[in-house]
Amino acid sequence: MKKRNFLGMAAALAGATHVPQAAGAERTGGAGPALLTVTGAVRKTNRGPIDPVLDQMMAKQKLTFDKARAFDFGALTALPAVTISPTLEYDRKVHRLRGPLLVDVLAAAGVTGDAGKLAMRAVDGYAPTLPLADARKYRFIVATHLDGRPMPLGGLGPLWAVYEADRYPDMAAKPVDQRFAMCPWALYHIDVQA
Ligand SMILES: Nc1nc2c(c(=O)[nH]1)N[C@H]1C(S)=C(S)[C@@H](COP(=O)(O)O)O[C@H]1N2
Ligand SMILES: [Mo]
Repeated sequence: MKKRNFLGMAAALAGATHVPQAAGAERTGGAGPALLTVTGAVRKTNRGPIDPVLDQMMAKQKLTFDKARAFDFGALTALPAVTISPTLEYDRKVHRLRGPLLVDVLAAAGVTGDAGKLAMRAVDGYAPTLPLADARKYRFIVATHLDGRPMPLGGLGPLWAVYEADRYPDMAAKPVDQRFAMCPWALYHIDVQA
């Protein structure tokens, strides 16, 4: 076999190990597993109703929806990212957190404006509610990276709704262990309630 042919074949085989992304396909939850499912008052959807057979964890947590916008990691990291530097309560040190603004994630699901509230839910069942107006006011992000690294499930990730408490006098006035009650780590679902 000529070397050129061998290299061509090797490249073809290497390519075959990847699932090709359909040309022009939107990064909406197609390539990787959905990490965040947004339901409720969403207008741009990419999946149908909760499936009582396959959506086991969501069913167990009593979620119901007839349509949703699901985001995989790539869909979230494709949105414009911002970096914030809050003092975290776990070690009282400043850390860098990066990810898209929560309002931009919602906009990608067709949710605009400031009315209503966000019922957020983490994999451990922690479920704080945040007014949509506060998500904007405090510049919440859906963090995908902590100090430059993706965050493991089992740690604070893979997604953490968080903000830079230090920057807002009303929040900075609280003891550091009382600033993050509205910040679910291991966030996986947001229901947008009108
Ligand atoms: N997923 C998840 N996120 C959470 C919590 C939690 O129990 N689970 N606790 C919240 C509260 S009440 C606070 S004060 C901070 C720190 O709590 P933790 O020590 O449980 O992380 O995280 C918030 N985010
Ligand atoms: Mo708390």
